[in-house]
Amino acid sequence: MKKTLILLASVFFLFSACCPNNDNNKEEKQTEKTLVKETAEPEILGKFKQEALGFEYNALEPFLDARTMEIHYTKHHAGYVKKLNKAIIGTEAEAMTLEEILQNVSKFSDAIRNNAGGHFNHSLFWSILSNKRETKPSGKFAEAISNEFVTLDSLINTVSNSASSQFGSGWAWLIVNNENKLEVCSTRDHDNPLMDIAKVKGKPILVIDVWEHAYYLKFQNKRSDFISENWNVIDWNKVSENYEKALN
Ligand code: MN3
Repeated sequence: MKKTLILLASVFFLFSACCPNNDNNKEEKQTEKTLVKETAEPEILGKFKQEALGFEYNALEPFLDARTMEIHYTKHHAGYVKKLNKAIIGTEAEAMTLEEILQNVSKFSDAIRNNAGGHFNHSLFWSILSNKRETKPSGKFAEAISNEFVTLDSLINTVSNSASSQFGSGWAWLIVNNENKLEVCSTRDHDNPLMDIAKVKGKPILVIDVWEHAYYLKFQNKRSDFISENWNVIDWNKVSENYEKALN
């Protein structure tokens, strides 16, 4: 009997030694979690989000390459959205739409100006690209082109010249101005024609990104080659829609 008791006690001792108390274990894990939470950089969820691309990264090949599309969308544009969400914290911009921020951009910091512009400009840029081939301007937009530019080629040349001649990083635009006329202009950095500080103001309906990150991997220094290839993937249905929405 004594032997059995000693044996049972030994088994119990061994069992406790090899399996630590469950409660203690839980507590340790909890502390670990709290520590991770406290030391990690706070995540900025933010109000502004990137819209999903309407196509795969390789959908615009051979004109625009998949690698550039992926880096451009997931690193450059995503970075502007993240920095914008951080920059608006504690400012009036927190309660504004993206368009309202742009229209009042002179009141805000350079960080808000650059990143709000970066977010808006890229969102428009992606939205007018497509792998649908042979789309054409239609409806009122087609009429406006023949009234104001005579031919689509002439409009394309005007925008291309504006894009090629923009010094350094920037954007070339087709806008509807306050007189409901089509107008071509360019802006530096991430400025755009919706901003209160813009020299030429209006509602953007088409844009070309001429920052080197938009083309350097495939085209290197040949910005004009990128600009002419980009016309192959413009979705003219979308630009026609943008035109009708932009009319006063
Ligand atoms: Mn870009």
